[in-house]
Amino acid sequence: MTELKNDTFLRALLKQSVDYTPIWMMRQAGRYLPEYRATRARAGSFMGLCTSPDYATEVTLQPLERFELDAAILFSDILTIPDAMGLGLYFADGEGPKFERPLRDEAAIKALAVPHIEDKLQYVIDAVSSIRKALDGRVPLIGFSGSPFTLACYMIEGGGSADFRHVKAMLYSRPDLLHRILEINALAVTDYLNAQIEAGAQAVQIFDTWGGALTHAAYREFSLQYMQKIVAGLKRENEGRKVPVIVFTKGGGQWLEEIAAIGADAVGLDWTTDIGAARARVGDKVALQGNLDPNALFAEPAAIEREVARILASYGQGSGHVFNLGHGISQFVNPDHAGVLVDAVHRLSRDYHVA
Ligand code: 1CP
Repeated sequence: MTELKNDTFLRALLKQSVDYTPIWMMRQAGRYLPEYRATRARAGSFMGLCTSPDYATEVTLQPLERFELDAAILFSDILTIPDAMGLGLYFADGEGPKFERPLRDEAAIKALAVPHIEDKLQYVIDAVSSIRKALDGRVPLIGFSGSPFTLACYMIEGGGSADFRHVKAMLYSRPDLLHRILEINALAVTDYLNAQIEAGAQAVQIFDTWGGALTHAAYREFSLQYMQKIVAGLKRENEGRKVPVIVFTKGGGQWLEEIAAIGADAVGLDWTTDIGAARARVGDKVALQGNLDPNALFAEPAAIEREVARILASYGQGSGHVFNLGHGISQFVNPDHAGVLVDAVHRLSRDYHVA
C-alpha cells in the first residue's frame, strides 16, 4: 500500500495534533462543477456514473483537482442499498430519486432481506478499490452509507418527502414493522461499510439526514439505537491504521451528548449549532465536523472568510475539528467560492494549531 501523503483529516478525527484544520465538503463531487456535468452527460445518467468504477473514480477526483481538499469521498449514493434490496431506484427528470416499489404493506416488509454485497453492490466496492488506486496516497478516502432510519424514509415514502407522512404513520401505528425494516437496514449498512473498509475506505460516515425530523424519544428508538449497532459492528482498523467513524444527524444538535456516546470517533454538525458550545458539551469524547451554512457560499468571498474565521474561533485551539459544510453544497454555488472556503480554512486555522 502507498504511504498516505496527507493524513491531516484522519489525525483530526482522532484528536491527534495537526498543523492546520483539514476540510472536505459534503457533496463535493456534484452538479456545481461543470466538469461533473460533462462526465454525467457522457455517462448518460447519475446511476451510470455510480455503476461504472471508471466514471465514479473520475468524478471523485474532480474536486481534488480544483481545491486543496484533505479528503476524497466515494462517489455513490445512499440509495444503492434499497436499490440492491429490489425496490427499483430511478431518477425522474428534475424530481430526484424515486422507488418503483416503496415499502407500504406488511407482506413487502416481511419479504425484505439483507442484500449480498458481492451480488448486488460489488460495483460500489470496485469503485472504492479504483479510487484508492487513483488517489495514490494523496489524501484519505471516505466511504459512506445512509443511516437505517434515513434509508427507511426513502424506502417507505418512495422518494424525497416534505412531511414523511407514511413513515410517521407507520412509526406511530405499526412500530413493529418499522423496527423490522430498521433491523434489516442496520445489518445491510454494517456489511456494506465493512466491505468498503476492506476495499480501502480509510474513514466512514453515516448520513442520518432525516433523524432530525423525529421527536427526541423516537430519535433514540428509531435512529440512534440502530446507528449504535452499526458502529459496534464495524471493522475499526485496516492497513495498520484506525478507521474513524463519523455520525452526522442533520438537526441533531439538541441530542449531541447522546450522539457522542454511541462509540463513533466524530460527530457531524449542521449549521444551526454553535461549534464551540458543542465542543464544551461533548468534551474529549469525540471530534467535531462542520459547520458552515452551505448557503454562505452564495455570499461574496470576504463574507465567506468572515464565517470561516468565526467558526474556527468558536472551536478554538487544538485538534479535533474537521471543517465541513453543515450539509451538502448547492448545485447553484460558484465553484470559485468553494475554493475561497478551502483556502481560508487552511490559512486562518494555522494559528489554532501552534504547539
Ligand atoms: O443529477 C445528479 O447528478 C444527481 C445528484 C446526486 C449526486 C451528485 C444525487 C442524487 N446523489 C449524488 C451523490 C451523493 N449523494 C454523494 C456523493 C459524494 C459527495 O461528493 O459527497 C453522497 C455522499 C450522497 C449522499 C446522499 N444521497 C444523501 C445523504 C447526504 C445529504 O445530502 O443529506 C441523501 C439524502 C441522498 C439522496 C439523494 N440522492 C440524490 C439526491 C438529489 C438526493 C436527495 C433527495 C431528496 O431531496 O431527498
